[in-house]
Amino acid sequence: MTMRSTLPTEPAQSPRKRLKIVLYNPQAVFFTMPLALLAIGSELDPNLYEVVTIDARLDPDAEKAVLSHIGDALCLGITVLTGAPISDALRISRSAKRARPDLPVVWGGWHPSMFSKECLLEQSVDVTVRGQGEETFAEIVDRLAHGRSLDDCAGCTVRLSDGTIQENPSRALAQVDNFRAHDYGLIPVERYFQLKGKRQLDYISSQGCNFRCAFCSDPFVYGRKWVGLEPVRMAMRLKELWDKYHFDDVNFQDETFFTKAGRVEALADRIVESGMKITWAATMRADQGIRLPDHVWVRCKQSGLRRLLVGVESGSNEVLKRIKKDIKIEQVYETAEKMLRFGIAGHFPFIVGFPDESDENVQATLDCAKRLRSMSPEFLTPIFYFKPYPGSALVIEAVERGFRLPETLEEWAKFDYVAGEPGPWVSPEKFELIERFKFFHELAWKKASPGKRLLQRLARYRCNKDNYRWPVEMLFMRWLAPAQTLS
Ligand code: B12
Ligand code: SF4
Repeated sequence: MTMRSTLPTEPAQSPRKRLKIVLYNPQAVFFTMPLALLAIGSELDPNLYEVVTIDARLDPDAEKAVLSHIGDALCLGITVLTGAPISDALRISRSAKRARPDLPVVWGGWHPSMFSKECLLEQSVDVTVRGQGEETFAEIVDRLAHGRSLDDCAGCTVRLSDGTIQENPSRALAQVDNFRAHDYGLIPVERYFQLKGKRQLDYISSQGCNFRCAFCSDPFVYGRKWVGLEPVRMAMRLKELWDKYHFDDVNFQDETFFTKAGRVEALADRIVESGMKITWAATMRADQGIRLPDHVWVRCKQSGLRRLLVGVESGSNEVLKRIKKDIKIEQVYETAEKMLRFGIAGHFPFIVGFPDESDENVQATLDCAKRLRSMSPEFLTPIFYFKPYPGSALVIEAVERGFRLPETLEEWAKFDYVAGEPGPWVSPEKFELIERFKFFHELAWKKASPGKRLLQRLARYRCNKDNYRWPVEMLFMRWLAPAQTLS
């Protein structure tokens, strides 16, 4: 006997009237545009559906905004990252369900992709979507609009009428070129510009990643597959958006923007030809950097490339091998040299505190960060503490060795990156050393106001000598301006 889900089976309204779909982005730090909501919202036929997006970062009373819209909505979709956004997603889902118990609530995004069944233990959530969401959400909405059950809708997990949770078969990753262009009219673009303090457009040109880093959730969620927009069409679309929104900068939010050098070259060519006066920033792996021919570097620079984010993770080749980063530290320096040569700024993030990481390997990371930081004032080397984000190979290993992952959504909501918080694999002494290192290197190389020049000279002296003892300057400055926590 086929089980039916608990969702309504009668058409909510006549298919001829546009049905309202409410999409919600929970509280978060920074004002990156809600690209996930744009992606799934734009894929719905605008003749049939009216998409309303609500972003808790913009709306001081987001709950009220959601409640004011759901009365006649077909469903509520929420994008959920692991960590603090879960508690806001829970708050909104529960509130919506209280107001309209029959309203289907759909969660998608990184956390539900990894914990699709567990999320459905929460009674205010009816459906979770795994991985790429455009096709699955469009099908869910279409089925809801026509009163059809979701029991055999691929790509999602549903709670059936008898309370059991059913994981439907996965959906194959679709080419992103098959989807409608993202409709930025669904979000208040100018508000994001205002809040960011710059006319910077966030844009996603690809999904997934071919690599296998053992600390990252991407291989689990996208199965090491990558799909990217065709460059000519993308450049035309960017030009249309530029004509409309007059942005100065594009921040490509792709996991690995430089996956295909030919695609990037063609895009850069078209940006130059289009006459758009923009700069842009993107992600690059160190191995991709050394493979990229010089003429493509030059073209990227001409088209406005201003900054690259190159994940280094560790200064030790031994650790890089263990975390399956599939790069060598020498490749990082080689890519950094190219960036210097072509006048491109860099963010080189590191992670310390992997399980069993030796003191020598932590020191290798600090040495590497120091070397990169001193290569250019435009090179930043943020250091994060390893947090066993779910879905990664290292986490499976840590769990096997007794690390306890959160079990409930409330616990997952507290599992978050907070500035300065070390994982269980960092001793208090190491933590102290790293925090001091971070503070003095930041002070030594960033642009300092005249009042801080003396402190800066002192910091450079400390960094050159690797002497971070008695950090009175740090204590004083932290007392003046306490460090900000994220999320
Ligand atoms: C922008 C961004 C952020 C923004 C989020 C802004 C916002 N909207 O709220 C900020 C800066 C706040 C952020 C913070 C962090 N992030 Co972040 N971030 C990203 C980034 C670069 C882009 C996200 C994006 O817009 N993607 C484009 C859209 C189209 O893709 P998508 O989100 O995957 O959405 C698709 C599907 O997931 C699905 N889907 C998504 N939502 C929904 C909702 C519904 C209803 C449906 C049906 C489907 C669906 O459909 C979409 C289209 O296919 C991603 C990497 C990436 N490229 O995705 C990392 C990423 C999501 N972040 C990650 C991490 C680790 C972090 C941090 C912990 C980093 C740190 N050290 O501080 C923090 C903390 C997060 C937190 N707990 O608050 C991880 C995953 C985390 C996780 N397990 O949840 C990612 C994948 C990067 C990585 N590979 O490690 N991040
Ligand atoms: S860290 Fe970057 S390169 Fe490695 S698997 Fe994740 S997205 Fe891919």
